Amino acid sequence: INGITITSQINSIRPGILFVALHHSREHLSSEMPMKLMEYLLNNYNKDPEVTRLINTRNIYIIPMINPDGGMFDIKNRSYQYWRKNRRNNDGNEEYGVDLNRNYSYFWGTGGSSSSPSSDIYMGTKPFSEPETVALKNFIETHANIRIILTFHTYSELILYPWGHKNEGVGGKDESVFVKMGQTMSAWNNYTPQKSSDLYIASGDTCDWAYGEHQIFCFTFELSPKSGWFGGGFYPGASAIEPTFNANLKPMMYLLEYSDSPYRVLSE
Ligand code: 0X9
Ligand code: ZN
Repeated sequence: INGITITSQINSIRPGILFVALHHSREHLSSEMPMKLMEYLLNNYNKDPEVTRLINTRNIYIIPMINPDGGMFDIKNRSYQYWRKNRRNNDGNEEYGVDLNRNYSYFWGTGGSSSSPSSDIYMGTKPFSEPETVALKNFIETHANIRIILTFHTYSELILYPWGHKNEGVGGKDESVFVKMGQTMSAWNNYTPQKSSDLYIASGDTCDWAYGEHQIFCFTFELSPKSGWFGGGFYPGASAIEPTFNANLKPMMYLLEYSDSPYRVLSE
């Protein structure tokens, strides 16, 4: 699993933000967002003042493919496999894969996930049973400067925030931050901001764990298209990359800006 840090001074600890994509194999468009963000940031360093300032004051972590085995399997023989999970063999049977977005530990296995290895939402034998989720856990826990995470999925055009395992918001000041940030970003990408559980209850996802365990403000973007019928669903084609990136550049820059202190959004 490859990742990159963008910052002007690699050894100084600065406020951090993590962009991660491709928990789900068939959601290829998700990987393009961190990849193109990387390109944009590097091309504009010492050109655009905002980009330059952020690279000079933040540690920007980018992991475009957290599920590389699944991603490559999904384009095997140059035909789409509609694959969702990772590709580890589920011991003792012919079933492959765990849903990595059901494998995190926070209220793992408490709804919206399955204990059946053949299921597309198989949660695994235990929390963090998979090397991919362990890798992300270790990365996040050894980078305590990370204050915001954006995890990209497709599709439906949504901005999601905790909780996902129960029909409640996180409450207090933190909920106000999630709501304010969600509303602000939706003005740019036109996506619908909501609690993850408003979509459906699912336990063991990235953001419930990141926020529940580490108080990191974690958002899930469900990218374009809005619908599976006419929009292309998981496979909208390469022409979707550019407009989807353009729609999400301002939201990404906004999260970068506030990653030094997310509570600042409440006083602005
Ligand atoms: O089900 C998922 O993992 C995500 N949707 S997707 O179509 N990309 O598979 C949504 C996760 C949102 N989290 C919760 N509802 N808990
Ligand atoms: Zn997904």
